[in-house]
Amino acid sequence: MPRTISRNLHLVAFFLLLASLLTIGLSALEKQPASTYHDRRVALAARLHGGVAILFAAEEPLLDFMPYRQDADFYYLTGWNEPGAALMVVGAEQNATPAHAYREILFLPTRNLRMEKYTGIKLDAATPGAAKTSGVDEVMPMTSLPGVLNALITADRPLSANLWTHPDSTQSSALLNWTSTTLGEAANFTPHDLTLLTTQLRLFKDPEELALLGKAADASIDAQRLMLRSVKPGVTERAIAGKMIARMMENGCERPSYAPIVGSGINSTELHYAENSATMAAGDVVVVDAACEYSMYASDITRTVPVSGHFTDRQREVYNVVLGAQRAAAAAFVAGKSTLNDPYRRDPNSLDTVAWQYIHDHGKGLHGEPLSDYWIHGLGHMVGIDVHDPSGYPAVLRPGMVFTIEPGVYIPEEKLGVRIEDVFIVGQDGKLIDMIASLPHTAEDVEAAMKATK
Ligand SMILES: [Mn+2]
Repeated sequence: MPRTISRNLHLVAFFLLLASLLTIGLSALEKQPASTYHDRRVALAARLHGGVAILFAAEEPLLDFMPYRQDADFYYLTGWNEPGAALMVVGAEQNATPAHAYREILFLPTRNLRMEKYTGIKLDAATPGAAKTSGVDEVMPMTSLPGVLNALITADRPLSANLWTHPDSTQSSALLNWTSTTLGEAANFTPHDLTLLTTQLRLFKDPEELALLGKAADASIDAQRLMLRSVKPGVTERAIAGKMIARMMENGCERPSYAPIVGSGINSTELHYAENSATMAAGDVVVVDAACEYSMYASDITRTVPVSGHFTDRQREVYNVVLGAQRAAAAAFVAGKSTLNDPYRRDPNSLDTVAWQYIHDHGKGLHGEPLSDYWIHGLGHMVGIDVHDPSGYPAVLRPGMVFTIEPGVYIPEEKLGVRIEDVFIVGQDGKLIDMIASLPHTAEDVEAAMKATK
């Protein structure tokens, strides 16, 4: 076989191997169609009024064995799951001189062949088919970013007052400092907060996002069911957390959406207890706040269960008040009118106020004080790519939104904490859908599930 042909075959084989490796890497998460991410960038551009948005992907962790998670806005707009990239979206502007059209550019870092031996093959702007693989109109090397921005502003000076970035991004600050210095107009470069725009988009989940959130919910429910069968006196909190994480991963989730909270006894009264170091004792309750994320979409579930399998009368009384508050909030829900949180609990449309009033009216502490004295957090939060998805509170709840209702009562002197948390979708018909409906809610159903063998 002639040498040149042989070499071409090697090249073909190399690109086939590269393509298959990239496909494996990119398909590890269930992505939405490329057109969906493109539509989101177009929707963002429509809110820029001719401006320019620049955002950066999460950096590779300093230590290569540390877990990597993409920046939530970046993932929402690109589905891109590799570190070190930047995205530029340019809004169309007819009134600029010269007028400029919509543009979207993905800037990719140059491949580091030595690091790839540690962290796997990445794609860069020189990779054949990079634009098609990424689904972004233009792909350029990261080194082009300052020059592209500089050229845009040079052609249309007012753009410097219409730049949108993540306000806490050190990369954005460095880029804008450099650009403003080279253009000699440092004073005009005060970027707008990009999250004000991405939050408006991310609040409303499309059907495919709801499906991913559903997979995260179902995997989490299964892990919670395993917990119900595994809690017993003498078992450690950590062992429960470990079993749940294993089950989440068996169910296809990439990780828990937050460090699992398994707090028994006095630990049940500590809201974000994650040490999980105690051994569970008969007579105590255990608060288990644990859920996972599926293809970057999170769930968030809490159940409170009796370690010995049976609530005491007092535990049951407090449990029923908390469950009643969750149900009261769900029953009061009206799409387009209800809001989620109200720190002052004065807004009659706030579900938080409804739940707080229920707890206030239905239970007492040991000294006759209302149980509402022992509820010290808000009623809930949005759920999406982030377990605490951004919303700009107080958000009016509308179709397509996904949020938690999680009232809680924490009484340290009784070593008694109760929290019950479900994730809800506001359906297109305005009705509330409980994504966690199949997991036991009542004290009696929790007790029965603890006796189940499988
Ligand atoms: Mn939560």
